[in-house]
Amino acid sequence: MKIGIVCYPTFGGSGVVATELGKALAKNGHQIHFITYQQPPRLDFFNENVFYHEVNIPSYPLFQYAPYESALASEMVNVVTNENVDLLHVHYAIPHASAAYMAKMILRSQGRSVPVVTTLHGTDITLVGKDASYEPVVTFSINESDGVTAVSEDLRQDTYKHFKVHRDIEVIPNFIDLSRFKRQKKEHFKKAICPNGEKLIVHTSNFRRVKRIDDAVMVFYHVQQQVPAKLLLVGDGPERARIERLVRDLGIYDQVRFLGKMDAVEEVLSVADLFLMPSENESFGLAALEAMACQVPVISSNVGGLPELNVNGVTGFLSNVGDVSDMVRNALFVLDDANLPAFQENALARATEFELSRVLPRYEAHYERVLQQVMDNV
Ligand code: GMT
Repeated sequence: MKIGIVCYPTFGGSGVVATELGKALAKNGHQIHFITYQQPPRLDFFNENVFYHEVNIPSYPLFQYAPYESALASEMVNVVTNENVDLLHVHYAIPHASAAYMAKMILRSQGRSVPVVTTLHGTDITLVGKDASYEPVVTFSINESDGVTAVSEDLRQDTYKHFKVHRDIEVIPNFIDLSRFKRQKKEHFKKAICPNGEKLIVHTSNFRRVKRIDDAVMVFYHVQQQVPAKLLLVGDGPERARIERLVRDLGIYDQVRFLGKMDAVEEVLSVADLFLMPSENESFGLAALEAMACQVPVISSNVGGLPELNVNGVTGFLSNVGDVSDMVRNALFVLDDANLPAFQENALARATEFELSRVLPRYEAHYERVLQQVMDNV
């Protein structure tokens, strides 16, 4: 099959999922055409089945805001026409689903039919999408997609709750490549960060408010008063400067390292003892799955799709959003040497249920169904 994939080429979860899905489909013999405004971070290798088409957004003095959606739709039309693409799969509804609808209509006017599959990832529904500025377009483009998937049951329900969507949404969870995300022997790295055998706690995110990084820092602040520990903060974003100030004000700057954006996050996770995800909302929590695959138990909030991933008392613990005291209690329990090995084992066992080879066929089956439906309707 020839598939056009549209995503945000950033370190965000939706871009990572789209890129990894494209790579896996290419390995399975499909021809994949990525259509984005920049090369996605994890697409830095050669594969004969992978192609990259950059969306060119010409600037013009008249534009205060460059019309990205039009440029994207035009590039989709070009790629489908020139490469004979069978299906477009867009990740993140805004503005990818509406741009795909426009491309589909243009192609239809030229006598070509190309189905569109939209994957909802989270903030496109729970945060940005339901804002009145976008809602009508998001509702319309979800309803007009030929296939719609959501990364958790919670996100599926949220979509029905917040939008007048009257079509099926299939839940296809995020996935993990266990050949890459696995616990590696990195003792020298652990020794360098924790020379005195401290416990290593990790948080990775795009440093946005929704991640509640203050809570992660506060959990660490209380934990390190009882157990010698270090905190690694991986990622970057708008909250970074504020969080650095908080860490300084709490007097724990020597125990906290800001690592910035990292490609090889599995190396850090390989030496971690605990992962923190206290988010305000999280439709799936891909970063937590990456941690679990590296045998790292997770202390998270109980929102969104997180309870579908992190099993309370088994792979870590779930707490109400903002309940730092509960998170501290749970973190201390997990970090206890008598408890840690069981949580590590359970985390990996749970991550295995999301192994790439189990989830990939579900996307392939979804594509087949959508293509069949479109053929039946022609
Ligand atoms: O979390 C973010 O702010 C990034 C966002 C994205 O679009 O990349 O992540 C969302 O999609 C991920 C991949 O499906 C999910 O694992 C995240 O839970 C989801 N984020 C939120 O719902 C806040």
